[in-house]
Amino acid sequence: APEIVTFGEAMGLFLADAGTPLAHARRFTRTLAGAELNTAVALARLGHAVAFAGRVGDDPFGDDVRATLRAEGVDAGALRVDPSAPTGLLTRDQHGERRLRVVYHRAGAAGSRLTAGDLAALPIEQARALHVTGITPALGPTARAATLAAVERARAAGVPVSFDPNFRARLWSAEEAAKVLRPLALAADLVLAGEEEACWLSGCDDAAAAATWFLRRGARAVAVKRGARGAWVADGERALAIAARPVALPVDPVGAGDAFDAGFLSAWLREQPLERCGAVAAAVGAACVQSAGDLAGLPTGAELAALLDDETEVDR
Ligand code: KDG
Repeated sequence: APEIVTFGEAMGLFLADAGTPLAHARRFTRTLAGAELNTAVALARLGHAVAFAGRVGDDPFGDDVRATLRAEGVDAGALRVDPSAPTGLLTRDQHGERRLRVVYHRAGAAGSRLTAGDLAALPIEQARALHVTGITPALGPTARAATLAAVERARAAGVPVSFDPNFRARLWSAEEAAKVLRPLALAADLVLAGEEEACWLSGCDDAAAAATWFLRRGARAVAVKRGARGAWVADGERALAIAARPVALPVDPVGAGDAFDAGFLSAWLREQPLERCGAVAAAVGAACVQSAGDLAGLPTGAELAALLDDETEVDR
């Protein structure tokens, strides 16, 4: 059985040539995106058995989702084809430093039509963790119900839930989102949130206070992500700042949060100490931003070991 299960909207991504703002881009690379797909692929590269569920259209983009999951070794047995809606798409540009433009073409797409019934084929109860993000419940009423049902199934079976709020203002209002994301965060064993999200959902002023807030309400570990400023991680026993790994030439920051989640969850499931979970997460996130697109830079286990320069894990 897969060790980690997740689900969400996988999309085709048209990525503008490096450094060209979307408004002026004429050439695009076609690849894939979707926060949970990114985390699933990252976990598979780190050597975990992962399953991904969702809906794609009966089109070349949906075919690419399935083929890519297979090539990455992610179990796509619960990926459904919806014959009456297309696979969602997104277009964006990529720059290391300036503000990115993202345009979604996903309203009504197959991924947003996910239902709780679609997830019947996802072996949640047999997994060691369920990873969920706040994007899926923003996609529509059935996707929201599916997300809540999946979390309920995990909790009923005693399977740890890992949660990233991944608030997307383009998909829903902050007011509506808070009503869904706060209860999801409170149901989670692992809360992996951006600093702004963590403070917003907890009502706290800083990362440390926010982490404590989640821990007091049932989380077993919390990571508050601060991008190039590292992260704050805490569990019932310890709390510490994790330094970001310096990246001299950030190419494309998108996907770093999903990569961080994969790194943290991977080390956490391998029962590594908190500090190590944070360091692995930071290294996987930093590797992601050094390549174009969400997926290309995700390291394998061997590449991660080399990154961490951990002699004990590298056979030289
Ligand atoms: O975290 C990366 C995602 O933002 C990207 O892959 C697209 O899923 C996506 C979204 O909804 O923004």
